[in-house]
Amino acid sequence: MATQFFPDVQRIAYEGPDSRNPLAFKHYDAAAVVAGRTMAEHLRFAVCYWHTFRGAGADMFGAPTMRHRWAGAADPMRAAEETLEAAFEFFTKLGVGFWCFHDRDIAPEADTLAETNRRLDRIAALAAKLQDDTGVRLLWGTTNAFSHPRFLAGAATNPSPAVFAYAASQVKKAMELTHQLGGAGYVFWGGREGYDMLLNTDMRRETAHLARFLHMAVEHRKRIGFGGALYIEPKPHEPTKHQYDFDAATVHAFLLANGLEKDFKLNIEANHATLARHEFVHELEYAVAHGLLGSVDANRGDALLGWDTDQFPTDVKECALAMHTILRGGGFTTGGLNFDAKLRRQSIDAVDLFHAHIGAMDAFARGLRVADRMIADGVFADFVKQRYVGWDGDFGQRIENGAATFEEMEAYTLKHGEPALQSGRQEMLENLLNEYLYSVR
Ligand code: XLS
Ligand code: NI
Ligand code: NI
Repeated sequence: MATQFFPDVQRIAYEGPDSRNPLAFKHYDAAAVVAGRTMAEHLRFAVCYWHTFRGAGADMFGAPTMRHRWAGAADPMRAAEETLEAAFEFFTKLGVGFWCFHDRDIAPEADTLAETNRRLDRIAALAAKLQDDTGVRLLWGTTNAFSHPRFLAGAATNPSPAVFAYAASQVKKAMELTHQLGGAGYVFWGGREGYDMLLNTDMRRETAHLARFLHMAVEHRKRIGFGGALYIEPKPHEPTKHQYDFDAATVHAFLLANGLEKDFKLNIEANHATLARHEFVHELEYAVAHGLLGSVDANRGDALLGWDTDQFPTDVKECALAMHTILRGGGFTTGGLNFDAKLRRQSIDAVDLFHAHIGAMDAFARGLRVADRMIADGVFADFVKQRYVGWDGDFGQRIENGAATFEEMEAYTLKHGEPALQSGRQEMLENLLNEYLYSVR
């Protein structure tokens, strides 16, 4: 395919851990087999369209700093087409298998919904062609129902049913396009589904509307025969003070309370986990423990900044712990690792996009290898098994199986007296983790 937008960068190759070429992978070797699957199959990397091609470094205090070659055309539809062409050139040179989009970042919104949808159709036709030409596939699509002023008070949770209808029309179209492009999933991130003050908010009604909206989406998925997974992406704050999809456990409770638990899985984002004061791996572990792991938005926050900084993941330890949980959960099926991450405002060159993604992919490739060895050696699993071994005996089993009573607990305690305590060995395990992290290349 044409190489007009990144003429200075060739296809990124795997050169191994001794390479010092910044435009090469040191650890991500797509075809290398780890635990029975290739790295590409395990990690299922996706590039996100919004930050990577539509973000230009603007922040609350300042204008965009990046001038993308693909954004220059005067006609907005021409600019949209060139952006898509640049994106597929980037995906191909980077060697990722997947991409993700929001409806409004692939095609600019027009004055009417009908015209906006025509624009989307035109861009989707080009996307289908570029997917065919390159073999790059769609990990998931989603809807931006939070940027336009009509969504100032939310989309599905808006006080106005007319706004609910607009958002539903948008999801309908975006899900149909995702289906048309063979997407493996469809994401619902709450956007402005939350509130800033209770004195103007009917919380019970808003959350009931959100549930209704999601039921309607499930019905539409069936109606059009879309086989991809549906995911909800938890986030605790931002843009609203209280987001209804606070974290994995909150979303789980919401799904159970509304009979939606069979239809949705979770898209866990690292930076959203930390905003909720959880570790990334906590959210993943919760999802795995409840059969809810769907996909991952791989990024990170900054320990000193309390917002969604969406930085590229580079912390190998965090990636290793994430992969440890993901692998023990059986690995990805429909999901993958989508880099919902953006360049820092001072990284203004197109080549910075390559550096960012290469580093993130290498970090996860190392994490995968570390996690694989942790699992293969079984030391951590054995430790956990041993720590709970009391539950495997007759007494523990009677409790777990529901046969035991409080009377029996009292009789046991009166007979056996004070329970024996055992060390949690946290420091020993932290040391062991370091051995795995730094002995693996
Ligand atoms: C915002 C979210 C968003 C979703 C998709 O914080 O991370 O980018 O991933 O709407
Ligand atoms: Ni995200
Ligand atoms: Ni986010």
